[in-house]
Formats: sequence, C-alpha cells, structure tokens
Amino acid sequence: MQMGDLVTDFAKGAAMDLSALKEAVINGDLKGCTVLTEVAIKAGYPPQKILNEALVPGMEVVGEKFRCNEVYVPEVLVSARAMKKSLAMLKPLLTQAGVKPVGVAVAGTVKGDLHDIGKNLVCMMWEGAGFEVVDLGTDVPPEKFVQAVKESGAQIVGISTLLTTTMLNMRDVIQALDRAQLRDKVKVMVGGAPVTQTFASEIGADGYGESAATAVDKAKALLGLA
Ligand code: B1M
Repeated sequence: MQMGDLVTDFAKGAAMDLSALKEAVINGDLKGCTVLTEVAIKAGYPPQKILNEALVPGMEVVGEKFRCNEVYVPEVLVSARAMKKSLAMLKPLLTQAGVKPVGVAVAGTVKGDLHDIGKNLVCMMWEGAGFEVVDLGTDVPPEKFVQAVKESGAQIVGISTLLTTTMLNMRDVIQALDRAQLRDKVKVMVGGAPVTQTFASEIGADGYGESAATAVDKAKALLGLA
C-alpha cells in the first residue's frame, strides 16, 4: 500500500495500522515517519502507544539488523534521524500525558576526544528505547558529567572514547562522580573501539557496551529493567 492510500484511509476514519510507521522507521523514511506520526496523532492514538508500538520496535529491528551486520552505520543513522523526527512530534504530547521515560541517561565522549559517531549511535538507540538522553557532546570534562547528573537526576552515565590516549580519562569521570557522592546513585557504562570489558572493570565502571546495538540491553540490565 502507498503512503497516500494510508493517509486517505485515516482521513476516512479507518483503523491505523502502526506497523506502517514501524516500517518507516526501519526504512529510515523521514517523510513517511513525519506524515504517519501526524496522521496517528490526528487519529487520536495515545502518544505512548505510537512510541511503544511503532518507534521503539522499529529501532529494535534496526538494532538487531545492525548486530547481525545486515545493515551498517549509515542505515542506522538514517533510521535514527527518522525516528527522532517522530519522537520530536510526540514529545510535547508525552509530556502533557505525564508519560515518564524508562530512564534518564547522560552521555558524552571523554575529555580530549572529538570522535562522536559511535556515541551518537548509542544515544539514538537509547532514545529509541524510551530513555531521555542528555547528550553532552565531545571532549567532555569530568565536572560537566557531574553537573549534568546533578541537574538531570540521571540513573546512567555513558562514556565513549575512540583514542587509546584518552581511555584513562574515563576513570577521571568515575572518580569525579565518586567525589561528588553520586557514584552510588548512577550506573556508569563505557564503550568505544579500544575499550574492553577488562578495561571497564579495571577503571571501576559498572558495564561495558560493545556496540550501539547491545547498548540498550546493557543499560536496561544495569538498571534492573531487563
Ligand atoms: Co580518528 N582515529 N582521529 N577521526 N578515526 C581513529 C579512532 C583511529 C583508530 C584511526 C587510525 O589511526 N587507524 C585513531 C586512533 C588510534 C588510537 O588511539 N590507537 C584515530 C586518530 C589517531 C585520530 C586523530 C588523533 C588524528 C590526528 O589528528 N592525528 C584525531 C583525534 C582528534 C581528537 O579526538 N582529539 C582524529 C580525528 C578524526 C576525525 C575528526 C577526522 C573523525 C571523527 C569524526 C567524528 O567522530 N565526528 C575520525 C574518524 C572518523 C576515525 C575513524 C576512521 C572511524 C571512527 C568511527 O567513527 N567509527 C577511526 C578509524 C577506524 O575505526 N577505522 C579513527 C565508527 C563508529 C560507529 O565506531 O566509535 O567504535 P565506534 O562505536 C561503536 C562501538 O565502539 C560502540 O558502539 C558503536 C557502534 O556499534 N560504542 C559504544 C562507542 N561508544 C560507546 C559507548 C557505549 C557503548 C558502546 O556506552 C556508553
């Protein structure tokens, strides 16, 4: 069925099949996501239903395909961009309806490191899974992580790095959280190409994310949501 037909059906009051919106996310169809989200809202679907039955499962499929090497970084970025567009349309309605995110996450690339592609993918997967994400960007000093945790009440901190020379700066973030007496209030997850589970354990992180695809399951497990 073409998107035009779907829109016409909605206009006629036909029941909306949210799988079309889920497919639009999977296909990275920005226009499809925009139109179908608008139509679903106008059709009176509760925003949490649109989120939980179309956007989240759509990104789950993309994450699974990424994990199995069926799609690669560019496809994930395109899907995430489409999903974010729908999410932005739903956000005011979700807030109005008092819908709480599954958790709040603070994320950033560690001080001294400007790489952000992997970190952005993790943020997008987390958002797609219903987390509220405070993305601090790149080259983030420890005190900025601390401040963001205080301000947002985050339950999880995600730190990314691609450089061997900045890996140890992740430990500085953990120590800064400790000094601010926040360490027992947040779970710290680290990731990035040179990072390993052994390294994560050595610096006192709670978890290690091998890829953006597994980052959601890992974060949920750390927060006892899995
Ligand atoms: Co840079 N760079 N780079 N670079 N760069 C690498 C990383 C490098 C391996 C290239 C090489 O020499 N072969 C090398 C690092 C060597 C080392 O440290 N041992 C390197 C270097 C040296 C540098 C500069 C120092 C170069 C220079 O100026 N002399 C410089 C650093 C500047 C700085 O940061 N201060 C530099 C700069 C750049 C660009 C700006 C040109 C660009 C970055 C653009 C950007 O990010 N916006 C760049 C790029 C693109 C790369 C390569 C080519 C690709 C990195 C990437 O984005 N990969 C890289 C070489 C390579 O890998 N082939 C290289 C794709 C991304 C999806 O993977 O980030 O690993 P990744 O994320 C994965 C997982 O690791 C995981 O999920 C993601 C998806 O599955 N993950 C997490 C990541 N973070 C996570 C967090 C989690 C969980 C999972 O929980 C919180």
